[in-house]
Amino acid sequence: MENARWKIRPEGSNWGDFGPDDQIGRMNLLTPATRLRAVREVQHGDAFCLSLPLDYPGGNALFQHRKEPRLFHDRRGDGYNYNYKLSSVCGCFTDVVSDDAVMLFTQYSTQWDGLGHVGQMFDAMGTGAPEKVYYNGFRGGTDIVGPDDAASGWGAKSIGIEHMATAGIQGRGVMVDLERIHGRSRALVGYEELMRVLEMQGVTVEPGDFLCLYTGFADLILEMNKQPDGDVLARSCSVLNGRDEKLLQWITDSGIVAICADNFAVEAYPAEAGQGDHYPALPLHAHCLFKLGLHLGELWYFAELAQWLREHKRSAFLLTAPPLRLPGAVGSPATPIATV
Ligand code: UVW
Repeated sequence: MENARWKIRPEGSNWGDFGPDDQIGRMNLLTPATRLRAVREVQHGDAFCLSLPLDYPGGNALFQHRKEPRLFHDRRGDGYNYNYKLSSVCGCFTDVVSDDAVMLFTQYSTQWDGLGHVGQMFDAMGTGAPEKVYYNGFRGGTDIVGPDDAASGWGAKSIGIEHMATAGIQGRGVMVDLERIHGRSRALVGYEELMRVLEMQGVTVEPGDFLCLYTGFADLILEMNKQPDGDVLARSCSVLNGRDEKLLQWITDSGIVAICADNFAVEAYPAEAGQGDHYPALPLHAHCLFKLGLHLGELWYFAELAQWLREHKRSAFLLTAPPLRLPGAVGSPATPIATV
């Protein structure tokens, strides 16, 4: 199997399996049947917001390259388009109107990682020269265009988050309550531990499910009240072990469409050193985003939902979690809703 963008696909990848030009990856496994199965999890009608306020964590101690959202307001006439009296347009109008503008790092807070978020240096054409390559062979420089690239117009020309937004991001969420097992201690969770917890908590994962991991990390962020302590955060709460090949293989085999966690990066970041001279710094990101087209949700907020699920001895719920339909973005804030 090959196509115009690649002759060699990465070992363990699914490139081409959803079509030569596919841009949504494992979200293809969401179907009317998986959504109907998810809707059947709704028995009480209670709903939970799974987003932090988007101005959390506060500052940038958690990740120095992302800044807090900045709201601003544009000018209108002599003043601002904020508390603006429409009587200035026509003396007969009584309305007062306000509009927002925002400078938003799309992955500052509760977010989706899009498929253009992490690629790899990879020799997709077999020329011996690795290139910047993303899911399904899309290329850095032509498909994902940045300020350093020759192509005009920045952004993700392919695999942008808008493709995910139109894919109907709704299905069955299944919660793995790692906080209940590990509290806020740092735990590196690999295949064996994940399987142990699934069994202990009676969680069944089926193809088309969104795997949700409650670790307590977002609760800790909220408690830090926008003054996050980077050192404490770096040694708190559970993270997946992206170097565990058995875990990565389970992700492949399980048929899940996404992993959504309340921690910073789903996996340990930085991860332990890999093998050989060259390896991904973010191995689970490489496996999920680059090889499988499997989206990652990060810094989600699960506290009340997890508590409700504990009290009702349940793990599954209806999850509705579209990203912004923002053309060309490689990630997006999210305001997911769980309905139980
Ligand atoms: C990094 O890019 C480090 O992380 P994330 O995918 O968690 O946003």
